[in-house]
Amino acid sequence: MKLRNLVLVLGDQLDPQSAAFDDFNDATDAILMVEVREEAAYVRQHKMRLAFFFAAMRHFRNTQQNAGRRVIYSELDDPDNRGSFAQEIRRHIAALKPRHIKVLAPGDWRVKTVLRALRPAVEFCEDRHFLCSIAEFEAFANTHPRPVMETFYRMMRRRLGILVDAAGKPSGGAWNFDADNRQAFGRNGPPLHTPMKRFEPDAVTRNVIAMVAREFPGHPGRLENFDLPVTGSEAETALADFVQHRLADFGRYQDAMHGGEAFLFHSHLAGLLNLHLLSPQRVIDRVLENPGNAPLNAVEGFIRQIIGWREFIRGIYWQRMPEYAGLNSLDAGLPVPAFYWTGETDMRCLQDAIRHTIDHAYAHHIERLMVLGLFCLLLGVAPYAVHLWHMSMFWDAVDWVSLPNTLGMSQYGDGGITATKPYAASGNYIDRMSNHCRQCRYDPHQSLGETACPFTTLYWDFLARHQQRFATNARMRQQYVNLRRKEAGELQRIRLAAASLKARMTPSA
Ligand code: DLZ
Ligand code: SF4
Repeated sequence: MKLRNLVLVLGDQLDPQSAAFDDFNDATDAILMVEVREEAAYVRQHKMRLAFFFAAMRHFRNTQQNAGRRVIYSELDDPDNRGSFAQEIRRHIAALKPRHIKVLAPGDWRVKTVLRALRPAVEFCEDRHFLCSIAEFEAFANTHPRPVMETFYRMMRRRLGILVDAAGKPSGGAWNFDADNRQAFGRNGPPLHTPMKRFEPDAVTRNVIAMVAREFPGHPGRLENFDLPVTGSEAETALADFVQHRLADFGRYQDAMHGGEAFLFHSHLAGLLNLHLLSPQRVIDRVLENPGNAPLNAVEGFIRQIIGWREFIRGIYWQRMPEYAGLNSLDAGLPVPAFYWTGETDMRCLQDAIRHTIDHAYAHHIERLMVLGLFCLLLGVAPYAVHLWHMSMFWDAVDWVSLPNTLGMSQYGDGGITATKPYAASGNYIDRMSNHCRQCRYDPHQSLGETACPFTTLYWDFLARHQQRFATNARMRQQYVNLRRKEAGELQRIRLAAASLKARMTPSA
């Protein structure tokens, strides 16, 4: 029988309830999924991230086939595989001759452009996975010419009726409890906690791991620790594990770091959300059920990540692309330092965060923002290069989230669209929030001399370098008061030391 609908399912669209399946008919329709080398190599990606995508895709294929659906699937090492979305999808269209082709709107502007060029034209279905549609965000942005995350978040809380009373007032009398959410662990380190649930790879995943090891030997990262959930039901178990064991302490310790501890009280769910193995609605429902009796500051702090930050970032991406990718408001042009790929540095905080990244394709949000991102910001690395590194190294990164998060929020490349000020800080911040500095050869309080902390040296240099732009920013007032207290000769020596750090750390620049 002639093929009616061909539903193309991309690697981050693994939801059988998505709009692309709304009128799926097992007798007349089929699913197309393609593993293509170009997606693994357009930016050289972490082996664990590749294994995660391919394993999740193959499990999705198997579940759909077991449910009686026809799935056409290209494995990466099929001899006929043409290696790119454009060519591999064209090859299948030519062979299958479907009457109609549908796909869920892709999460990557680059991929959407490729799919737009296909003939016959592909129908894009609205991605209902998100709680704020692109049109709704557009309407919000029209009434808020400089959209701010906090305003957006409060609108979403009211609209979804989450943690608000009948009059639209926030539960507990405040929209956020940030003041309770900045605790460090102190001398004793993190309290005893249940280790995060691991998912033993099954035969399908083990096959994928072997394929990735064979096909991508030069890619960064390790595969030995692969223990990620790769199906919808494993994702559900991972969610239950978080709400039961970690959510209660997620709030107060969300900004804290500790040597050798990659996960602490973080959810580790972003990758599952981003591949649509979990829906944000499901995550919110479980968090609000609150089986572990988490306090309000933890519940609210987590909900904000899902319905505020995540949806806001996506809205900004689709509102601003493609120009957004080229923004570089601070004219930063250095490459990412070579040790970001190896962890070979004597800066303890960076060494630890990069080690987590190499071992688990993961670092938690404060390591990303206030260690890995911060160092690149202070150094003056090109924001798009930081985004590409982020895409390379984290299992959960996809373009729509990584670009505004990295180029925008962490590097201030967008000049204040996602953040009202740059996240600039010295080594003192890292000292306050971790045990790293106590074990480091550098001193976070020193900006000059043998033991000067590179973060601190570069911090003063950053403030001085961008004085014109930021000295009038009300939120940076205190930082500039402190800069002005520095004696001119000292500042000049700091700036010379910063220049030599930059030359040493990015010698190819
Ligand atoms: C990240 C990734 C990788 C490594 N491989 C594939 C693939 O082979 N096939 C696929 O459909 N998607 C892959 N992805 C995800 C895409 O790069 C991209 O993030 C999404 O398709 C954008 O919607
Ligand atoms: Fe990092 Fe500086 Fe602290 Fe060392 S002293 S761990 S480089 S912040």
